[in-house]
Amino acid sequence: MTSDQLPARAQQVAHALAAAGAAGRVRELADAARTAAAAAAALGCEVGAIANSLVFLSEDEPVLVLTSGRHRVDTAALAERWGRGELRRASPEQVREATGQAIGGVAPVGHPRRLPTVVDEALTEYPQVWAAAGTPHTVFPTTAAELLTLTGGLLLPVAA
Ligand code: 5CA
Repeated sequence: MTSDQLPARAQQVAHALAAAGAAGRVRELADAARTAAAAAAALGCEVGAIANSLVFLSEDEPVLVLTSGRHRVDTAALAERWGRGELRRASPEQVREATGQAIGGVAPVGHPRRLPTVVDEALTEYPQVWAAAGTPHTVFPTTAAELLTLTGGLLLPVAA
């Protein structure tokens, strides 16, 4: 599908990917995949190869943690590794404000402003990873290395 057939939020992501020279194209799923498990089932990949785009607040600033779907973020350990204050989960409203996207479809890119970003080291174990593209029905293929380039992020372990 061409990007002008995508929902507006996914088009923004497709444009951000194209502008950055990313190789993967946004793909529309038949059914909504609001969680890593649902996305992995729809794509036929390992749940660990799904990059969840999780928004936290750190010292009142929104930050993004691109996390392998196989584990949870250890917020205390990550804050220490990242050299930041406490990380608190953003509310749905705060996620929308920071990204322009709704929970269940938050993408690594396509936001009104670039967010300080960490890419989960675990994602380097997968030759291809998938991330949401702005809506629960859209995803795109990428890699940990490409996510680092796209976001200007930092590669760190995020789990315990
Ligand atoms: N489309 C899928 C996979 S590509 C997706 O977006 N997964 S996700 O993990 O990035 O988005 C769902 C995440 O939103 C959940 O893992 C959870 O961390 C977060 N979330 C769900 N409900 C809330 C809530 N009420 N407040 C804050 N975050 C939430």
